[in-house]
Amino acid sequence: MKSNLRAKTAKAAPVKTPAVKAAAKKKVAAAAAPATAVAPKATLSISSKNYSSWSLRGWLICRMAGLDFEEVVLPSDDPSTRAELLLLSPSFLVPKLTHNGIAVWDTLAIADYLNEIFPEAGLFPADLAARAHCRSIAGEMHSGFANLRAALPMNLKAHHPNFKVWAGAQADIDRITTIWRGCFAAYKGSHLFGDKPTVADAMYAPVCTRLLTYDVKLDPESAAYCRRVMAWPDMVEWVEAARSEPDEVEELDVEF
Ligand SMILES: N[C@@H](CCC(=O)N[C@@H](CS)C(=O)NCC(=O)O)C(=O)O
Repeated sequence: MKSNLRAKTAKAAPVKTPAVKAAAKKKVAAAAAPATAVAPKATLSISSKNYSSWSLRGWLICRMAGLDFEEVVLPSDDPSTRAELLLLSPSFLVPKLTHNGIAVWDTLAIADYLNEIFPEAGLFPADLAARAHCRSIAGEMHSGFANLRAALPMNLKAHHPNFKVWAGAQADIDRITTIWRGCFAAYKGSHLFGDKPTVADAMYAPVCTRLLTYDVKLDPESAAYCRRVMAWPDMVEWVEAARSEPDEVEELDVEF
C-alpha cells in the first residue's frame, strides 16, 4: 500500500511458558544442525496498543503460542496518516501475521494457524468437548457483543468511574459473565478452560480491560478473573506500552 505510514518494529521477547521453552529447545537443536536454512521469521502487524483490541488479541495469541515474532506497529501518533488510512483503506485490518512467507489475518485464523504450527502450545484445550466449547465462545466474542464494543471501546489510558452502562451493553456484559461463570463451574480453573490460558482467554482479555476502564460492577468471580488476566506478564507489558503511546488521537477515540 502506498502510504506515508511509518512502521515501528520491535522485538517481542516471549515469556518463558512451556511452549516457549519447547521452542528454545528446538532452537538449540537447530543450532547444532548444519546451517542450511535461514531461521523462520515472523512479523505481526498491529496498531495502537491503547485502542486496538484486535491487535491485543492477536498479539496475546502469538505470545501464548511461543512464537518468536517482530511487531510492526502502525503508528497512531500521526492523526492525518491514520485518518488517511481509515478513509483510503477501510478493509485494511490488523492483526496480520506473516510467518515463513505465509500471510494470515483475522484473529481466529491466526489462532488456528498457530495451533497447527505449535500444537504443543495448547492454544486450545486438549479435550474435544472443551475444545468445541472454547471455539464456540471465542467465536461468540469474534462475531458478537456489538453493543459492548461500541459503547465501551478499549482505551487503556482512560478510567471512567461510575460510567453509565446502557441496557444494550449491559445485556452483552451479562452474557459474557454468564459464559465465564459457566467455564469456571465446568473446568474449575483460574482461567476459562482450566489454569492455563487458551485462545478463549485471549479473545476476552480486551473485555477485561474495558470492564475496568468503565468501572463496571461485576460478580466476584468475574471481577477476580479480570484481575488475573490483567496480571498476566504479557498483559502488563502491553498495558505499559499502551500507556507510553502518544496522547489520545481524536479519530481513534471510537470503537475500532
Ligand atoms: N475480525 C477481525 C477484526 C480486525 C479489526 O477490526 N481490526 C481493526 C483494529 S482493532 C482495524 O484494523 N481497523 C482498521 C485500522 O485500524 O486502520 C479480526 O479478528 O482480526
